Amino acid sequence: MASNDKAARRAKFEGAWNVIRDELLAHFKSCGMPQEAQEWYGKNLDYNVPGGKLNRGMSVVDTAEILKGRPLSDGEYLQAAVLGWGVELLQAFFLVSDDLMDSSITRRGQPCWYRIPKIGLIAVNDAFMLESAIYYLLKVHFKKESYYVDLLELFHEVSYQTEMGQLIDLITAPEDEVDLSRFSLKKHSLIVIYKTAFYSFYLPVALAMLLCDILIPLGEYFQIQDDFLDFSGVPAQIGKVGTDIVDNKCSWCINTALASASPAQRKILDENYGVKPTEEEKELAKKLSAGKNGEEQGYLGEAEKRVKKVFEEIGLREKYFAYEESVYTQLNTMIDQIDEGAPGQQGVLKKEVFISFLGKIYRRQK
Ligand code: GPP
Ligand code: MG
Ligand code: MG
Ligand code: MG
Repeated sequence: MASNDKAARRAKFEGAWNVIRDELLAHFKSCGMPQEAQEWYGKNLDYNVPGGKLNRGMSVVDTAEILKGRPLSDGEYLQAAVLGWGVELLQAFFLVSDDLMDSSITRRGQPCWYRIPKIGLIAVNDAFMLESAIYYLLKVHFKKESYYVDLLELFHEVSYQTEMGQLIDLITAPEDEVDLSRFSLKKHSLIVIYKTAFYSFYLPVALAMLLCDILIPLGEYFQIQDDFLDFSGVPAQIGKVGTDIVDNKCSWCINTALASASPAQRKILDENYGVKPTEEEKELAKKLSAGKNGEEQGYLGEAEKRVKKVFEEIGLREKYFAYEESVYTQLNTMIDQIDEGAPGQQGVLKKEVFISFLGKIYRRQK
């Protein structure tokens, strides 16, 4: 796909957001909500929904187009875009909540919503509203369709799965009780499949077609990239400060390091993983960042630096690049084996759906 074509598709999808956002706000107003609340809800929507990569949402539209084998009519496009923005609203609901639970600092290159003055814990209700907006939109745009209940069930099931994944992510990484023996790559795989793969990869395509096996390993690959970028990326590149090491996360990085650490390296990891920066280190970071918030600049405490040093010694980068090449080959083999059926046949799987997905994430830097 030519890059200007890609930009035009994105612009069209963003254009649909304006329509959808106005619909939500008009309904909110019609419920008699005061001006002040209308402004609050508008800001919640604008700040948290449209600023991401939009891969998940646009995949719904892309898949619908590939399956139909022709451009969508205006009516079809709006329906596909409502489902796409439904996935983005679900993601916004998860991220606003996840940032509270992870005590995160920035998201998509800006402060997390709950950290904006006057927002704080109201972010919990704002997150609920982002979720409920999905069901309002589904009712308006799909109530008359035969598959309305299937859409509702799909969003509900995938939300439940993601919440299960978030639960095991959180209880495997208690902030005040580091115990690396709780971790394993098997546990990690379960966490990332549930917390990321279902809603990011299965949901968008399932909204347009039948279940298919390849989407789960694809989503697993995507979350392993997220774990690796948390360690290797800088805030200016990834749009957030990595907090996995300090947060004691059961991440691909620590599990891969544990699998090949020497006893001396293991000792360093045991003593430094999940250890927060000291007050002195925070002060120093503030000074070094010349008045700006040191945390947002991504300054590291000594414990985190020691963990990162062991990761480097173990050759985590090389291991990641080797993993990436091997999973890429495996996924391509799986795509090659998909039976597309006879031309014109309805409901069959199209290789192009998966080739386009894999192309979007392979070697991604953010
Ligand atoms: C990403 O994990 C997982 C989610 C955003 C799912 C959250 C689910 C809820 C039910 C709230 P992460 O914490 O590694 O993501 P990031 O690095 O972007 O914070
Ligand atoms: Mg999290
Ligand atoms: Mg998080
Ligand atoms: Mg992460």
